[in-house]
Amino acid sequence: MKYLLAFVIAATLPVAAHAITINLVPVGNPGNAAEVQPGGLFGRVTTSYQIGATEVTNAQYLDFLNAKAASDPYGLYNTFMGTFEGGILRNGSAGSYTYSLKTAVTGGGPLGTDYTYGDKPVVYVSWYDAIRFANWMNNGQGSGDTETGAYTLQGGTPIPSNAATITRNANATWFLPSENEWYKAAYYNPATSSYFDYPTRTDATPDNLPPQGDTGNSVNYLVGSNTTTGDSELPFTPAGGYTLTHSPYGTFDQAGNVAEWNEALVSSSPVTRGARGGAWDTNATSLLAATRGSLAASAENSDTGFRLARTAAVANVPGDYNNNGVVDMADYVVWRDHLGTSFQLQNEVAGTTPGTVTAEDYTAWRARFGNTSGAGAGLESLAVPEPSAWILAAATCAVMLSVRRRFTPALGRGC
Ligand SMILES: [Ca+2]
Ligand SMILES: [Ca+2]
Ligand SMILES: [Ca+2]
Ligand SMILES: [Ca+2]
Repeated sequence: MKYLLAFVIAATLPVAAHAITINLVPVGNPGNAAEVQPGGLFGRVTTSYQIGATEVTNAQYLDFLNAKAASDPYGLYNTFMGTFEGGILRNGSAGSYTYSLKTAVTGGGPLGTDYTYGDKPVVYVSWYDAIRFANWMNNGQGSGDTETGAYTLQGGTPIPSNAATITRNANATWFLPSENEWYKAAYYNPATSSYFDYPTRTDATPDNLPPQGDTGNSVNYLVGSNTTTGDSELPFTPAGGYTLTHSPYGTFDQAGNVAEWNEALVSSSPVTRGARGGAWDTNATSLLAATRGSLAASAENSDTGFRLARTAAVANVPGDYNNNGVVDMADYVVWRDHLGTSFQLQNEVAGTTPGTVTAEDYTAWRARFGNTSGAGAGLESLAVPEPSAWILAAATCAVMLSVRRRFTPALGRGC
């Protein structure tokens, strides 16, 4: 019976769109010493993690909009994205909005190259847009929720009612980097256990040549009154476009192009959040490790975007659908959000209809609740979980049943 119900649900829900990929680089050396700066101590991180090699692009944010902003109650889209420096158009009417990239400008880029939009950093995004994107990634993309996951946003409004108290949740997998995580990835040199002044492996001021002239210390920023592209309406360079210029850990464009949001709560009233690294329209001082930037968390402007970070890579644990190294409640949320769709669960258990999310995946998850290693894969090993796991699962199921958003036949039976 439950398989029939799952089939009916599968036939009526939209099929999940293809998933985006965010390239990550590992940042190790946990427990490094902080650097003393006028604004405080920065750069010490006690755990290993991963961080986006580049800023989040228009193409990546476009998928987010098409997945989550058909009616856009949270203001994920800003109409400026369709004009000026922005790269994303909105089509249709509320309730059925779709989004597309702006058409490339032939010859509009540096040295007569075409200026394309998909590879440019997304702009006109607030701090809230950035953490909602992180939640969506955290929850497996597709129909994944924007208001829970790595961060909990309350109130159902573009600016959440808990704006001044939002912090990263303990089981987050994808998230906005903390200021220290961002700073370490940009400036820390593990070879010498010290910090560079610029995110380009040097203390020497970068030039602002376009990527075609990359000297290994080239950044898209403002020198005097000269921008890198020479066109304030086509001002961005491709995310990761400076292939010779990067931080010791291999990140691109932490200096310039767009300034990047971080988690830091710099002021509670009004709520301001951290943004670092400078942009196409700011000078060399803005690129420095010593420069601590911040702006209103609700600000959406033409020179601020973001990159994401992630927990350190973990061994694949069957049933760990959010890939954080443990089979936990967060995996249930991923399962619930994609039930009945064609979606490739991470760490899907063998023998559970690969590439499709069904009641089988729930059963497999429940049987592995609490696991933290790859041992025990395979349906033949479905066993009664440890008593403590049962108790925890039962208690959590009671909570989940009271808040679940969708009829989930397997949950009704399993809990
Ligand atoms: Ca917004
Ligand atoms: Ca940047
Ligand atoms: Ca998990
Ligand atoms: Ca499956």
